[in-house]
Amino acid sequence: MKYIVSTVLLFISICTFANQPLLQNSYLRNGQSLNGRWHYIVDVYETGYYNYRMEPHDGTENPGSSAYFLNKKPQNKTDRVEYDFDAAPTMVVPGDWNSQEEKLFYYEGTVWYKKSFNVENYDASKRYYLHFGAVNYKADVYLNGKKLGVHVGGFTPFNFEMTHLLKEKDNFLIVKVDNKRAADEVPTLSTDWWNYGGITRDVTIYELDDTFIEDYKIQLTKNNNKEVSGYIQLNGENKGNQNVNLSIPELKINKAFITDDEGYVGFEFPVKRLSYWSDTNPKLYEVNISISKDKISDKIGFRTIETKGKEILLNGEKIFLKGISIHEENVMRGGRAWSIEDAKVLLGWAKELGCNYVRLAHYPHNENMIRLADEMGILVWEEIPVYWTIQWTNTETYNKAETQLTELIQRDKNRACSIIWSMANETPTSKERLTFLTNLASAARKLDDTRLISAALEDHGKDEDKNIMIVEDEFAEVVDVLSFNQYYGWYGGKIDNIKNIRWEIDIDKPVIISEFGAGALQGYHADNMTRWSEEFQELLYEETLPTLAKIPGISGITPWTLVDFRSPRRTLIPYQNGWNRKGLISETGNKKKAFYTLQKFYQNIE
Ligand code: GCB
Repeated sequence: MKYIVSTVLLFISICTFANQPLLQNSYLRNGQSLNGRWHYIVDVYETGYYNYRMEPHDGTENPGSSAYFLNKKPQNKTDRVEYDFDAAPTMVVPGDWNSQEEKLFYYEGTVWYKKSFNVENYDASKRYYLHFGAVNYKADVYLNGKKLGVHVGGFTPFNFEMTHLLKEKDNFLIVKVDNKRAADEVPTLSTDWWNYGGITRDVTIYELDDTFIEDYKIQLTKNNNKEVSGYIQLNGENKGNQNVNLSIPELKINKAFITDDEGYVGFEFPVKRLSYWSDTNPKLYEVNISISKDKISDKIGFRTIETKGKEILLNGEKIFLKGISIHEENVMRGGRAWSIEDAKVLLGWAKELGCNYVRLAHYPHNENMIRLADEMGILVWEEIPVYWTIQWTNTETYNKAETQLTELIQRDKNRACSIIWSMANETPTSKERLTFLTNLASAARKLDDTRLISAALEDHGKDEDKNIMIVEDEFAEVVDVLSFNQYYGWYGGKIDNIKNIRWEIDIDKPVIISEFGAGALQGYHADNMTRWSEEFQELLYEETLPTLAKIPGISGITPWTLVDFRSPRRTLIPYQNGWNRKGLISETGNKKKAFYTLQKFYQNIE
């Protein structure tokens, strides 16, 4: 009997906790922020989650008193409760725990968070959603002692409806965050970046009516710069047969639609006199959608992006992508970047370099980056953390990768700046990996046929002549843009031989060099053949940039990388000291010599 009950409970929980559709453009909806100080308990042995037989408390009918999500308090002096959130310390959300508490700098495991709150202007007739910008890596979310859901994946948004569990006053929200790395996860065990744990992006409550605008896509039709197409999806009991209005006032567009039984309406309509979004004209239009009980406004840019032979065309015109790779870190404050201020610092530096393009490596960055790039006219490569050695034959692992890709596309599909979905970075070629990545690419194309698909592949020297570099990878046939990382002069090959190398590329596609670079400790000066000196890095840029410029079809570069970033792999003292030093800017915000080499190169490009 006990077995049947727990199986049924497990089944119910799997059904209930399936990911709920993501609220489109929550970014511009008014919500109640839950950012601020949250109490936390570090739970190395997961005592608050498993009982002493290692059964999850939330999988049993009567969770024991050590189930942390119950937020128990002793009822009298004889009562035993062995945890107390209110007596526990606090930390700031959003924020990673590693840079807020010295003891947690290297910590990987479970931390429980608790926030008490009242709902502002609570209305029992409304529906309420709880939205997380991201939690790294796994989040078990409980409201008022009941489970709301689980989310896996450290860099994408998710939300749960919480209407059924919410009260006007004295709610307690408890989140178990677990950032343990595991071989079958995405990313997997080994990466070259810091595994910052915690509730790393905003937490917000949204009040919605019984029927509301759940999702929409409004973009130029693929390869047609005179037509807008897309869909609107409503959610709620009365989603069918609803009047929906779509307007773009500046273009004098006013459309009225009626949803089908599923609350869906698809459309396409002509547009005239569009001012196309581009790096030099980041024009965003106000787009309004309304139904009787909901309205939402977005800012959307319209542009086409396509490839023709070896060229990338933005609005039909050839473009060279002057880029830089970026990790999501605010090194000067310390820790994961998340805010609009952080985005201004990072994209401000990219602009100063002369960039019109950034590679947001190696996972989806926060939405502030994308929204700001949209406003600043910076084109964006977005990526999921399918990095190095993923478990290619594990279906669960594939599903996790596809979920992250879906959540990313779902969030950013209306952003003009976003032009490339990258499936992976430096993954070792094999039949199984080809199937995995090809499936991901078709999933991306199904969700969004208006952007380009790529992945950061690798090159290597030809057997007969090591000065000739080639890319041997069947996935190159699948992508729209051939991109690869190349480290000649740093990981292999001599820096003074860079000028003699050339690439043999026999595929008729545009080429992006997704990485190249060298480590340098800012302030360390020596002759230019000395590793870790600013001069060595400068020379590598001086030699590499003109050599890359000769690649047939070269359409962009994103050197590695904008700023030094934390990585546990980088232990060399005194040069690395826990930092990957390939940044053009140090962790103190100081520019290295190579920053100016790249800046000059971009200034001279026409
Ligand atoms: C790479 C990786 C990047 C590393 C970089 C390096 O190819 O894609 O994540 O940080 O090399 O510095 O070795």
